[in-house]
Amino acid sequence: MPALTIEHVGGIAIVTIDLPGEPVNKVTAALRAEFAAVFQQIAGDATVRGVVLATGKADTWLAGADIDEFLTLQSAADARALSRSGQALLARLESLTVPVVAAIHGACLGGGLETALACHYRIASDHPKTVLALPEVQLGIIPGAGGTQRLPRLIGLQRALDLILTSRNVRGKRALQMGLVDELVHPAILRSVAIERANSLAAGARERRSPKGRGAAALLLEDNPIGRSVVFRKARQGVMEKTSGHYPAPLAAIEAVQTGYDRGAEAGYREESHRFGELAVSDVARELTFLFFATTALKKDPGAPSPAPDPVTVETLGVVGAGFMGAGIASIAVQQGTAVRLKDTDTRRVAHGLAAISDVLRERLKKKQLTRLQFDDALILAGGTTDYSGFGKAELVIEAVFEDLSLKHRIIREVEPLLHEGAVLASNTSTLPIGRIAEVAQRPNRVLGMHFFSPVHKMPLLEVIVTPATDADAIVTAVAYGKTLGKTVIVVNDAPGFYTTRTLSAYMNEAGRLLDEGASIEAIDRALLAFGFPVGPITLLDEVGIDVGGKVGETLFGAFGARMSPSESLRRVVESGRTGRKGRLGFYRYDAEGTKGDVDPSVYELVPHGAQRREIEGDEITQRCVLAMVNEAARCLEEGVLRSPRDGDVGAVFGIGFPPFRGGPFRYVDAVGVEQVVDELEQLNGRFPGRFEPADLLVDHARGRARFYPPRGKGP
Ligand code: T1G
Repeated sequence: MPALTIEHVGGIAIVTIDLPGEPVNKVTAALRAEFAAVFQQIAGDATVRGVVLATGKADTWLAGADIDEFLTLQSAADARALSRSGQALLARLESLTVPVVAAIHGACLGGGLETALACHYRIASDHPKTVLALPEVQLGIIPGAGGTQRLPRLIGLQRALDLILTSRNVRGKRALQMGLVDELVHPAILRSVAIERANSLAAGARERRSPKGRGAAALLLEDNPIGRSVVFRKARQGVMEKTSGHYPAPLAAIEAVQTGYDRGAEAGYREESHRFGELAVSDVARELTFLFFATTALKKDPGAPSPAPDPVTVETLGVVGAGFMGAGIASIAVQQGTAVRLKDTDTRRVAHGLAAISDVLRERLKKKQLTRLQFDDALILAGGTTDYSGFGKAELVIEAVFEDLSLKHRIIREVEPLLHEGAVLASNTSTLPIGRIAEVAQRPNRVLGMHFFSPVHKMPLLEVIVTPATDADAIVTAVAYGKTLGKTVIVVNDAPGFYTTRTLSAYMNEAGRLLDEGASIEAIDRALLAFGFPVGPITLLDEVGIDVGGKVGETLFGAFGARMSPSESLRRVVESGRTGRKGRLGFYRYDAEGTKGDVDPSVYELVPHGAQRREIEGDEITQRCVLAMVNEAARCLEEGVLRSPRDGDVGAVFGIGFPPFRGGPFRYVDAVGVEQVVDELEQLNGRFPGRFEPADLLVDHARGRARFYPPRGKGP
């Protein structure tokens, strides 16, 4: 069955894209061939005075190139040819003598947006599902079908660079303001308006698309080579600050855009294809594509074995603890239309929590990520209480109180009798075993962990922790609700520190030991930044709270013994009472606003060797911290805490900052080679007995020359 159908309405050819048997429209090789045939047919049909390009899908117009195809590319030359053929196809579309109107409803992404850019007029529906973006750099590639050339000419250089370098989603209203689309209409009239426009364009009663006026400042900077060189230099600087050079795609995109300006469009198209070719077969692109498919697969994973029961929809959420995490969870819940009851011990604390919710919403309003109406609707849904009133209606209750088992037991005893039988009771603990928390519950089968990461409204991961007693319907309800909150959700089995906190602690502990041995704080953080972590381990300790790190360290030391014993440095700094950024006193200096400064030299008085630091090679620092994390991740998989390497990789990348361009701990082992990883662990274990004992799973893999993933597979 063809993906394209043509219907003729009074001389206007309505071309509808609808890939049979596919949930989304994507540009496959077959669709490219169909497009070429249709363009030829239209060019040869004198009865056709205009064209409307529309979708037959509910939520996608065209989601770009078929990413599966990338996995089949064998060489940069193959990829370059794919890009060139895409450019040629859209050049044919653009050169059609009859006007082509893009009637955009749903996702219009990557090659999909490039297709719309080659049309002569664009109308978008004002539906929330209508999103326009160029997400290529998130896949480690660049737009390869003319986007780097057509977009700047349509909306201006700076706006185009912003869309290409950030992959930012643009919705209807903003797209109209920036000239990305010509009109915005209600979905119900999109087709009829598009036909009318095609007719008036054909009749010459309306101009084909011309770039929208840009402000004087933009013209000043963009319409002369000197101004543009400033724009390009700034863009490169911005990319290097953000990526430290680990992601070549954004820099390549700037190259392609600049070539088009400096040497003309044809040279720009060539540069685009050349760069696309190199990137599409790169390791970075392969790992980022893996993460796309892994997170997409997790969208469909209900979290319980099939046949999984249906989740209960959470209309009312109870949150116990109005502190940073509790208020954070409430702030994202109200934005999804959930009525929230936020409980704390006194009105001052409750008021503080409600104010924190309002701050998050206000920030989003300011950034136009929320409309005024959405802001008001969300704020109304947040209610505070000091007596659990309204909790009886909640389908889900999440406790986010201080990490103390007896306090959590008290909360369970207080709230559980108020809940209806089917309610799910979740803990936001980051370390305490759920089984221990549930031991005082009347219905331990309704208890699980929902481990959010700070700041809740920014961190994409939710780790759901289940015990052998947890009911499947409780699990699927928590997982489905996590997705409603926009989170990528992994489900792990209960154990101290679960997956994320445990692997992160092994990594942080090793950083602490390097401090014990005399390494400087700067050297440790610099080494892991160079490896690709967003912040260094010592900075991260200041961020999450040195006191929290201390508590976690104790719990895991209790559970796993010497291998997880906290470093002397951490122990002493915790005892000193320093808490990090929140207390404006940590390993680094902080000003009154909490802005991080240089290392606080007085902290060295607390750690072994004092201010006498010694040189430890960056490679050794990296090796020890990363292998400590990777080895612990492998232990979590062999012990069954993790359900799959996929969950481990997604959990590490989206939860604890493992560099996305490396794919995750298990992808990293496959890339380096498990034999080498085991060798290095054994050598380190020789130096530090008991700390780097390779996980049995890694030893078995090395012995069997096994990998965690097929060599060039789609991944999970
Ligand atoms: N290629 C291949 N498969 C795709 C796909 C794509 N572009 N988009 C979606 N799918 C699959 C997905 O794997 C899943 O498969 C199913 O469709 C439903 O997706 C030349 C080179 C469109 C917003 O990066 O962002 O164009 O699991 O569960 O939540 O310059 O998918 O059912 O087997 O995510 O409604 C750029 C990626 C490509 C868009 C829909 N395009 N897709 O979200 O459904 S590069 C993208 C999305 C490019 C050009 C370059 C989302 C979506 P399965 P889903 P959803």
